[in-house]
Amino acid sequence: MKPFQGVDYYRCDDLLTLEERSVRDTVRRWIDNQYMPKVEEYFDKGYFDPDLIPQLAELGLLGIKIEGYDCPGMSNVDYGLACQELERGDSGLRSFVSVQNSLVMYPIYTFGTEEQKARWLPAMARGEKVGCFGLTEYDIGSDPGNLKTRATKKGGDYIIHGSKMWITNGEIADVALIWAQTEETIRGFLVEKGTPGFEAYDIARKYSHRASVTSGLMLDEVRVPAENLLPGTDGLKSALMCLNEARFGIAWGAVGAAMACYEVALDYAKSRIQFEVPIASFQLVQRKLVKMLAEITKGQLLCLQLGRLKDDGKARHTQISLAKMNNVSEALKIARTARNILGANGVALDYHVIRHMLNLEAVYTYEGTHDIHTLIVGRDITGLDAFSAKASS
Ligand code: TGC
Ligand code: FAD
Repeated sequence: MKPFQGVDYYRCDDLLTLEERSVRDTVRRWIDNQYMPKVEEYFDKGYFDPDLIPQLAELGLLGIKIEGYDCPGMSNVDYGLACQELERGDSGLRSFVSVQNSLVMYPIYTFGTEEQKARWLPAMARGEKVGCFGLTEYDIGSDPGNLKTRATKKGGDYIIHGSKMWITNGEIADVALIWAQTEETIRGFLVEKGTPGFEAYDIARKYSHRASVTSGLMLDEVRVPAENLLPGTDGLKSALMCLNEARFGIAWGAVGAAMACYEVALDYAKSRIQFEVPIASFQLVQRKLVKMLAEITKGQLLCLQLGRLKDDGKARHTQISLAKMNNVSEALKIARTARNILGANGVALDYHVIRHMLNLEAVYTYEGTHDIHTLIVGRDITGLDAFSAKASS
């Protein structure tokens, strides 16, 4: 496959610092040289290659924004650009990095004790330890405020009982951040692999995110010492703060997947001959390509301004919701359009767009579905809650 040239119709590169471009280009080269040659096999076999983890660590992509604890301490824009390039490779790879960074290292850093930080963060930055984030349950997805997993205080320990579903990295994780209802409120607990009563199992027959590990977790009266509670967690809000971090990276990642699909579709349209001319010469095909480019450009500008706001400490979580909602939805449309432009070849794994399309179906749903983010922004601009029939009656 030829090296990725980037899609930059509005010279967004001019808005990046030299350091930001260097972060982006380093990840871009690694994706081209190390990841792209293997991604079809990973997706085909439904395999996440653990050998990737030390390479991601070497690139400085684990704990990327954390200051200290052997982490690189880079900016939100750096993180976003890395997510863009990772997802240009595959959404499952970006997911691994999102979960390790935003959903496990960020909460340990933000809500943990000094001992918890010193124990986990350097090892996670080196890729020696992997984490997962357990919020969703079989019966509870969009409404995690009603989660059923319980943590009951017993002397100096907590007994955690329940189950989690659709957990990225679950089976390969050394530590699971489990969100559970205590007598007071929802709190986060670190549950280590091998703790009696704690099991992870593969969610098989999955046709999206095939190059990523997705698991169910069983917690059968799991006893953890009170030191495993993240003491700063206090209610659903703490879990939602982690989601803000991950949703931010997803908004950028979606642009990466869209750029990959656009590049394939443009090249294909210029070389595919039908009715004795390249299909790119048909107005209907050009309209599709131009619409793809316009949405990619809008997504790039949206992400960059959101990143700048976040680096200035001014980003609101509703702005992150709008970016996740818009960019994933547009990327999915772009992937479907690319699939269409490629005709029958569009369903072949060799051309990559079907892989991105299938991945984006999951991204549209996880980290808050498209509709949930619509309602979050709707509530923000109207002041009216449309989440439940009870709220609107
Ligand atoms: P609600 O009353 O709205 O909020 C409870 C408290 O939290 C505050 N809050 C937030 N704080 C920080 N960031 C946010 N994004 C926040 N959203 C709300 C809110 O102000 C309130 O604070 P306080 O002080 O008044 O207590 O809660 P609700 O129960 O009505 O639900 C809100 C809702 C629906 C928006 C929320 O629950 C939601 O976002 N649902 C979607 C669930 C979700 O996104 N799950 C993701 C699971 S993890 C995952 O998918 C990983 S995928 C793998 C990968 O990333 O690659
Ligand atoms: P539901 O909440 O049951 O929603 C079903 C439908 O109803 C959706 O269309 C939704 O938009 C709609 N709906 C729900 N409520 C409303 C409403 N109030 N108004 C209008 N429409 C509504 N979770 C984790 O905790 N950790 C992970 O690491 C993780 N990784 C994942 C990886 C993959 C590949 C996938 C697919 C999921 C992952 N998830 C993870 C779970 C994910 O976050 C949930 O699937 C998501 O939050 C939606 O929950 P649900 O699937 O139960 O859908």
